[in-house]
Amino acid sequence: MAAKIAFKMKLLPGFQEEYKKRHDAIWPELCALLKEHGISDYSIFFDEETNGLFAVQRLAEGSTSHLLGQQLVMKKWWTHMADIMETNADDSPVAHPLPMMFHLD
Ligand code: RM4
Repeated sequence: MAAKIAFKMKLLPGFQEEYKKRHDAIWPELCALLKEHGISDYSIFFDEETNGLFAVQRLAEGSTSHLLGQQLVMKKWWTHMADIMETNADDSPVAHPLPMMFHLD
């Protein structure tokens, strides 16, 4: 079933502008890859108080977004972003899933 999911990541302090700048210049091949894996309507919001990044995505039925980390373009993007985000040892961002508590269509 198609679904809408949310998760949070964390920006290192002082990098709000840089994070926005890099996403304004997001690689077209990364956007294509995300879409190929069933992701659309993807937004990331910034919480100034906590440096939290709140991400929301729509996942198509049968989405393979869980396999994105095996893709070279995704890995390169994570490395490109690793100096300004809280990351795991493989440069992927530390991400915490957020359960949905309410939805109005
Ligand atoms: C984020 C982070 C996420 C990626 C987006 C496009 O900063 O790297 O994993 O999905 O960029």
